[in-house]
Amino acid sequence: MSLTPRSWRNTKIAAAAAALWAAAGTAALALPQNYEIGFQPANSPVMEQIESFHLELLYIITAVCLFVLALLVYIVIKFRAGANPTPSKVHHNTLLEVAWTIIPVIILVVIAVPSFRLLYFESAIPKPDVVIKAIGKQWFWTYEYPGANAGFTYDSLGLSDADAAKAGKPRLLGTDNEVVVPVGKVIEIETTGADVIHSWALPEMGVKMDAVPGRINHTWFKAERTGVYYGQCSELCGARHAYMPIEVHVVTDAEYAEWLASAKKKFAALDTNVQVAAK
Ligand SMILES: [Cu+2]
Repeated sequence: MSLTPRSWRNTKIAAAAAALWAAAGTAALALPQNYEIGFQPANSPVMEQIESFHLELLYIITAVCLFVLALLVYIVIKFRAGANPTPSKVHHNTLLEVAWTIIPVIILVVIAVPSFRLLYFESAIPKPDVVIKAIGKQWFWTYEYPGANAGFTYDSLGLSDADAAKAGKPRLLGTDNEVVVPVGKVIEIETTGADVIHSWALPEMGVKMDAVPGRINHTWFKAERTGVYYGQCSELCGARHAYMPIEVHVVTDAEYAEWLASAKKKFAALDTNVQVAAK
């Protein structure tokens, strides 16, 4: 059992998942599929490590369960009433008691080391290429692209079933104004809430960050493949919690520059900053 989160298994799993995904013909549209049992394919360094850690835990818990099951079967058969007319009165075994204390502690330490390594990897944000502020509101997201070469803000609302079908977007996941980010760049997401606590989540990037009123939380991802990625608000925030989806388009640098130029014009009239400040 390797303790390195970025072990060879990472690349192997990611490659297998990507191959399966491509075979399913859904490479460009990344969203949950029927009858899936695993994660959606990883598309960021953080999600790759989450998958790898998840698999390590799966090995450990499988071994623990099989061991306990084997012990139970052994005891049920060996110490059954039929074979033991006079019950044994044995109690206390120092060696056994020390062992069943120490071994679980060792297992927990083996789990804790990669767990903390992953936590630190998630929280140490590399120098970002793009910073986007996601503001959760009842019940939609407002995005701000701050900085000299952006400086605009816009609302992103979930689509009605009819509008989603018309736009060719998945039901309850498509939005009217998507988030656009360049591929292979470090994207820092700052989250906050304008009214209650929301959560900005994007499963394929391994991102799920609470958006809390009165504070800014930071998270990041670096998409390795272009495509359309969907997420949802993941903190129960009221009646229309299920209707504030997240749609992220990962595009090439050239497409991003093009979008940035058009978005600056398109969203110039909107100034939700004022609205946020007033609340
Ligand atoms: Cu919400």
